[in-house]
Amino acid sequence: MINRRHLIASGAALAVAGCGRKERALNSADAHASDYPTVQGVQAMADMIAERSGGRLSMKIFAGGQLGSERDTLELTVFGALDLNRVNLAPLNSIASETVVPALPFLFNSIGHMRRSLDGAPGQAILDSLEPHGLVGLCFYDSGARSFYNTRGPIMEPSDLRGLKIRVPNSDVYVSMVGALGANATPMSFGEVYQGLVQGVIDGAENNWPSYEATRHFEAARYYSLSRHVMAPEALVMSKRSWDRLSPDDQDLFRQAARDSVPVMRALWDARVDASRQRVLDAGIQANEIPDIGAFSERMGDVWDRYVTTDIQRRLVEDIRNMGAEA
Ligand code: GTR
Repeated sequence: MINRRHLIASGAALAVAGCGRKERALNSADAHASDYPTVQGVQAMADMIAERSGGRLSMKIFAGGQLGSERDTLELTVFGALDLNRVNLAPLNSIASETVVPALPFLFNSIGHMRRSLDGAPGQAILDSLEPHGLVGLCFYDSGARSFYNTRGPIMEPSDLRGLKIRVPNSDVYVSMVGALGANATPMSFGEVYQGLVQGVIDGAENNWPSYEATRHFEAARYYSLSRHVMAPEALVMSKRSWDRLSPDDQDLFRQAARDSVPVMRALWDARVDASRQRVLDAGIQANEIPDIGAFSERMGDVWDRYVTTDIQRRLVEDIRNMGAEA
């Protein structure tokens, strides 16, 4: 069993090898199982780090949420007890207000728009905004588009959500967004959702195809309605404390390997989206397009007003919107 003390001990371990060089092993957490594209992306980065440092630096990934919920592991990361963490943007929303921007409902008009924005200046500014909060943002990974799924029936219009208990990640933006659609938002950690659905504590949740499939939520909630309301990415962050213990050269090595792992992750991601969609459709879930998505997006005005409050956020929104028209 891994505990906090174990992490501190191994994270800080500097083993001096026979030749006098310092070896360092860094720990990383992920809520997903080892075959999920986020874990595989970080693994690709770990392989690059090991190779490029000649084995001097290594990374160990604790997958499957074994170190705790994303909110808990982020605390460990800020505190320096965990070196790296792959999380979604939602639990970062309460840490740095810039991270709210890519989580705004209906901000991106396509996956291409989302990738372009996060690969460009807005994405870099959002990663950089984490540093004063004890985290170094290394890269964004894909998370596709989130849609609603539930145990009751297809969602065709906002009124179909009325009164449903919908699980959301621990982020006020998601609570407000789901509330604005008339549902009862229930914040809950990812690892508890399956039981919640099976036991009827919640009626539904919202996520991308791979998460819906990998967690087996589709076995309990058989209606998947393609609202595509949020395209918030995944983020890979390093504890600032761990970062400061690396030499400048090693910091470059980590930044570069994280960057190089993005196309690897994206290729795995695209394949997994197709495979997951096929798997759940083969299992008999009922998926539907939403005829008038405008009926959903037009209810988001208050959510935007409430969470876009600083000039920095407003500029990010504007820059991202301007990138929407590019080919
Ligand atoms: C997934 C994401 C996870 C977790 C989860 C959630 O899309 O990959 O890291 O944040 O959503 O809804 O909690």
